[in-house]
Amino acid sequence: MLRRLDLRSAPLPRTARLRGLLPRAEQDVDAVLHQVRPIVEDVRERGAEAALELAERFDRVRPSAVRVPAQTLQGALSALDPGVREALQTSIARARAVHGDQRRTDLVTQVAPGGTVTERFVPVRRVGLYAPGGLAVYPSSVVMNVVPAQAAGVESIVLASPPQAEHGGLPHPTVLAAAAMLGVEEVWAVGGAQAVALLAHGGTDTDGAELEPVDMVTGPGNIYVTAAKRLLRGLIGIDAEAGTTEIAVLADDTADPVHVAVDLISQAEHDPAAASVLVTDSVELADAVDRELATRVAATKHTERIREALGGPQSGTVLVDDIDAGLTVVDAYAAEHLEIQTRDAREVGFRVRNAGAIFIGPYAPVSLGDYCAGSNHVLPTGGCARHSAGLSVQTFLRGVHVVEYTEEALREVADQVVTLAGAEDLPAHGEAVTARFAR
Ligand code: HSO
Ligand code: ZN
Repeated sequence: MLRRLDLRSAPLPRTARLRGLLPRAEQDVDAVLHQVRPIVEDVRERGAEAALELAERFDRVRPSAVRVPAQTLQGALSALDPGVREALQTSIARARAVHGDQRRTDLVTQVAPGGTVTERFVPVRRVGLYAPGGLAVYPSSVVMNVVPAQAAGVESIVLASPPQAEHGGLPHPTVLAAAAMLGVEEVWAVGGAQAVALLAHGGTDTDGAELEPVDMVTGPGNIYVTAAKRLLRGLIGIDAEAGTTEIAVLADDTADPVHVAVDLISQAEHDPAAASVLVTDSVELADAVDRELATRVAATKHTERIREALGGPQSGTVLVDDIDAGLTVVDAYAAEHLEIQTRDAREVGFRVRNAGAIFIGPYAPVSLGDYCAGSNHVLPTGGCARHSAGLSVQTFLRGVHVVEYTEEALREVADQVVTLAGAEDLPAHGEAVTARFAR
């Protein structure tokens, strides 16, 4: 089912070329910008009214208002299946434990006697978190967005999620219940590019209430959501662009082919465009995984979607000479999720440079991380793990330098400032210092 790419017995090409050889989902965000630009413009000009019209077009339902009433959130929580509620509680508690540890305290550096720079970690004031609808519903993504924002101390959080025709124009009830469990009181029924645009520009709701614009939007979404984020970045901050989900497994002959197969299938379940990539130095393992896939894909619920994902050009098995070569390959690929199923998995895993999140050994499947590991599941896709990290408390903090110098400390460094100002032909910069000592 997985096509094979054999990179054995020849030196691996350099990173950029190697990256080009590897299977990868192409998401051409630029290609949809022309569709998204008018939507963003329309929402900027007409606010909620435009968003509601767009809902009719894209979600086939017109919510009565954008803002979801508080009692609807509480109602969704009361109606939530107790088992799901308990599982969400576990997910939230573990995520809170991990993200709570990510909080930063101010860093004070004494640069010279009387001269200090303090780095203050200041949370973004108001953020919009996006929870997608689409092929599945993602209350878990509500947890993964809200928990780090709250741990960072974000004062004002609004959640946006698409209205669902089968739920009377409200976001999915489990999404609403998750918001209520997390203490998020402001939820808007809006999805797609129009959600990002409305979060960024704000507007007036049908009942006259003001939807206050946010400073930042995070959270995964489809290509239109990503395109809107790209168009609006600058006006708002955004997290790394999220594409379709991907899993890479680095495995050797000690790996259990069942574990590898079920994990490749699990992420393929998200989307026909999802990517599942096995990197191994063992042909026997690759063959055994193929056999497992054949029976298991046929037996699971979303067979068609998974078959398409695993059979697509974005998925495959890459054969390498050894695990060192495998590490070169997975670093070039920079997977959103990377599993290490090798001997000495921990040692191998800590040698990885590029991955959104790394899962070590036979008992840390990606689906654990999706829900209950405590780690975050909003992660960079499409190779963005080369330069970006997943959502964390850090995403919502800005390190602001606060400079404090005494007269003596300034005097001590005045000559150097004047010299550098002169070297840049900006003498007034130097005079701003010398004038203080001229009288
Ligand atoms: N694997 C997805 C997250 C998710 N899985 C949500 C299930 N629900 C992207 O990391
Ligand atoms: Zn998942």
